[in-house]
Amino acid sequence: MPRSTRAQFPDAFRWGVSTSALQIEGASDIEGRRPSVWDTFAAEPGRIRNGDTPAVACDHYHHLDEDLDLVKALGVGAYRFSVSWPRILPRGTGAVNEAGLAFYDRLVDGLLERGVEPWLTLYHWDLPQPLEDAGGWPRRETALAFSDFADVVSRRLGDRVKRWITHNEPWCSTIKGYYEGEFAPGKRDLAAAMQATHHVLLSHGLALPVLRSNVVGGQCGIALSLHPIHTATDSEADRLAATRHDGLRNRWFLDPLHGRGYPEDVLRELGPAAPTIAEGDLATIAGKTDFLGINYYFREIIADDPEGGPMRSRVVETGASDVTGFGWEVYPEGLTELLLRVTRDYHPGPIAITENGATYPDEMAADGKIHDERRAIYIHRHIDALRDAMNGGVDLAGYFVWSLLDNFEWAEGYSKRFGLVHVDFATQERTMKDSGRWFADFLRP
Ligand code: IFM
Repeated sequence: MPRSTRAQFPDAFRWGVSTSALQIEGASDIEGRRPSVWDTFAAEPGRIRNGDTPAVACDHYHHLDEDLDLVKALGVGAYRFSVSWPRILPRGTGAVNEAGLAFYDRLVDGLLERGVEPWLTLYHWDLPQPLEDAGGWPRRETALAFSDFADVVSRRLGDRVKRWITHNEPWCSTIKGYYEGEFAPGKRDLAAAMQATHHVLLSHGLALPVLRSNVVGGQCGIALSLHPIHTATDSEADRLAATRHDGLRNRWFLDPLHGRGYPEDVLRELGPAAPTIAEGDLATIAGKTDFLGINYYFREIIADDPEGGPMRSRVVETGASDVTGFGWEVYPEGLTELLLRVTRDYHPGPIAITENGATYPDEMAADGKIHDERRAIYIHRHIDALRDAMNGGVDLAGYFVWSLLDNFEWAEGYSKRFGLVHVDFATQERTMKDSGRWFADFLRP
């Protein structure tokens, strides 16, 4: 059974919950907001399970105070949210939508009034559609547009928001969006995807000095989705495949951010699909950050597969019986392993777990409650893993549960619930789950 307690973590450690704009806000076509790539993608038949769309989601835009009260009720010290680029700059660049900025003013002020520290993510995948129409992330100008977006948002909120995350999970917005086609904009072009990874990382680097100049005392980082990579067998072929797979999954992002450029072995595998890199880009990408965000969900077990995509690798079923509603193996020891590895190989400074959580097929019981004990145990076991990493010398800054609310889970629509708070999407009624109550108890000093 999990054993860790809050008292085992330093006072400065931030406990929080995470959300993202597109997944909760709704209000997709009011007060000046225009479509993002995900609005367009969701409107295409067959893209999202059950034809769901993010148009209403949790209608957080109109339930702001109620949702901030829930954050407060959990007793967390920090709330991580993202800013909707198409709400602020409906065309992606140029004219600023004052109503959009005013919404985030209210959000930030509401958090501060409740004694909760805002952690702001600039980009959680909702690229304004006009920028995609012009070429999207494979086009270099999108990185410049991002830096202008960072400027607009940080000028307005930088007096109150001190934690800034440039991007959430670049692997998903680029590889899943431009190569695997499962995420917006739904393309299947490896070279475009790799160019997109470069421009997303470049945009991170371009935004850093902008944030530094607009935010006095600001702390800036990026949130990566990382995975421990294990080999299916001891064979030489599987071992090499696991190294290649790790190259694209993890090192492709970690290496350039830490001043090493892109991994040579991955560049070799990519061949003509490798991105074009302009002079100075790598130095820009390696700009100094103040913390690294890591989103952790599962490990991957890898076998050699000559037909297995650019890294000639295949993810093998773990055979685990303890899996979440996504079929993801519950593997908390992977979090400890990952944190020790990143610390040993990259010395990134403080690390915050910016996402960790689980979807389960929650049902409301006859007593009107959601008895999701498995989610509470999942979280507690991962906190144990954090404590082990800390005892192993990892510098940890915080832990954020994904997610505050059940929400729009991308290609899975509303079929996957990750919240500590249940949302009835027909009535917008919120109900604290048992896991939320457990987390609040865990955090109570
Ligand atoms: O819901 C997502 C989130 O937007 C990014 N990280 C993973 C979560 C669960 O799939």
